[in-house]
Amino acid sequence: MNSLAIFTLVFGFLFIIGCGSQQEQEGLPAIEYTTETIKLETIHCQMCVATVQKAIAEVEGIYEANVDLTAKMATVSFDADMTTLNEIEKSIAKAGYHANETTRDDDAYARLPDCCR
Ligand SMILES: [Cu+2]
Repeated sequence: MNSLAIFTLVFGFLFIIGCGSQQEQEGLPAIEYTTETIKLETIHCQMCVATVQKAIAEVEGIYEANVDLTAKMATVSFDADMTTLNEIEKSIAKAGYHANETTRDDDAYARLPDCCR
C-alpha cells in the first residue's frame, strides 16, 4: 500500500469516528455545567495564578477555569455530577491558597516559592 492510500484510509476512518461521536452527542442531553466564583485572597503574582490553575485542573469534571489576579478571584465551570465547589476549594487549599472559606494547607504554603508567600 502506498502512503497516499494509508493517509486516505486513516483520514477516512477519523472522519467516520468524528461523525459517529457527533451523532451520539446529538442524541444525549447536553451536559449542564455549574459556574461558581472562588475568592482567592492570597494570590499575588502570575506564579500563584499558575499554581491555582493547576490545582483546579487536577479536579475531575472541570470544564473551564479562569483565575483573575486583579480581582483575586477564580471563575470555574464544572460538571456538578462529577465534583463540587467544595472539592475544588479543597484542591486549591492543598496547593497552599485560601479558597473562599476553605483555609490553605500550611505545609503546602511553606513549600511555595518565596515570591508567593
Ligand atoms: Cu505568587
